[in-house]
Amino acid sequence: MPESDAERALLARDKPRLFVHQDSAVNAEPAPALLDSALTPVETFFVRNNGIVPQPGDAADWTLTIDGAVADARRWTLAELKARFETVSVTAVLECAGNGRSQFVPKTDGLQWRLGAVGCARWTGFRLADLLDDVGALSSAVYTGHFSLDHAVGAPGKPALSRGLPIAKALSPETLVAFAMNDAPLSLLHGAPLRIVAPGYPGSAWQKWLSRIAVLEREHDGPKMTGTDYRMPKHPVDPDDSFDPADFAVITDMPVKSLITTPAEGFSVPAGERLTVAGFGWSGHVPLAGVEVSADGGQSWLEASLERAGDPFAWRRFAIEIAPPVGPIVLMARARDIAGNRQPHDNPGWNPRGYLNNRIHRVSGRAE
Ligand SMILES: Nc1nc2c(c(=O)[nH]1)N[C@H]1C(S)=C(S)[C@@H](COP(=O)(O)O)O[C@H]1N2
Ligand SMILES: [Mo]
Repeated sequence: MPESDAERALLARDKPRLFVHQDSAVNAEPAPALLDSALTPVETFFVRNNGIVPQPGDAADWTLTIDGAVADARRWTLAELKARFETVSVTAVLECAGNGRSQFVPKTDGLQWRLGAVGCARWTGFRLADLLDDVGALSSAVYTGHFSLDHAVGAPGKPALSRGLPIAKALSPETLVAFAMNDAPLSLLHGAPLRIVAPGYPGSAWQKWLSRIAVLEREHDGPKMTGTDYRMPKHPVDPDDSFDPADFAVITDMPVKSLITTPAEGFSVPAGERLTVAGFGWSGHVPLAGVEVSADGGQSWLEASLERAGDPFAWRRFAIEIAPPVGPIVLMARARDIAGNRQPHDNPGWNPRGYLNNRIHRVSGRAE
């Protein structure tokens, strides 16, 4: 019996409308039209697992340990964390670095994510900075290492993924050890009872089922931290090149991006009727500046209205009403950030693992 059967049953129950990728671990994503709300409900939020989810234990028995380069190593239960530390909430986008990977040519290794490995939720928990202050993280600390209880497929006891954060990001106020998503306790598939929330970083840094944090005096080197995992080449590479991992750097920021969530792919509108094109724009640490929409295959662009900024790492709704000409229509959305970065028309630089594809989103339909 496949090890992942129990979590597949959870997925079918909690997220029946997601497309499930063929993989030995459980990975599933919504179609863009299912992401048409400011906060993505758990029901339509993508799931990305590198391994096998831990057994659902009693959250009351869970403990989090912080050790390593600290004055006093500590271990808390969830109840002790709640009693000791201030609870805060952050609304932030969580996007997998491999979102959009299926568009790269030639194809790369890795799950062939379409465009739905992204969502925006309200995360509630403790500032990681407060926990690190409590243990007295040493000034020599440069990185955190995060450990969990999931395991690699077919290898009980072998961690599936252990990532970490540069100490500056670990100490940044938006970085949380979270216990709730959209005001409900984290579900097992999303990392119950505790996960890291690292807004602006790729989803891989949002460690689920968090049980231990090691404060480190060097970059963390756990599973999926080294080689080319969640790393981008420092210089453009060609698919025919041979790759030296020394020329790769950890992804520490997500690029500006947008998604049209209405209308849906394959839409049709009666001739002469106006059409609202809307969706969300977001970026990593560089704030979003605007979103343009094209209804003529990218020849002309109109500035969409953009919801005012709320939480800096939340996505923002854009919308525009257009009067489409009769016939086939290709809608496009193009976001830009305040540093002048703009989504590319075609694929951005090819990279061997297919990360960070933020090309503009296209939705086809017709007016008739
Ligand atoms: N312990 C653990 N944490 C993990 C992972 C994992 O496989 N194991 N996957 C990471 C990746 S690659 C992503 S994109 C996000 C996905 O979070 P979600 O499943 O809650 O959407 O979780 C991250 N945290
Ligand atoms: Mo990911």
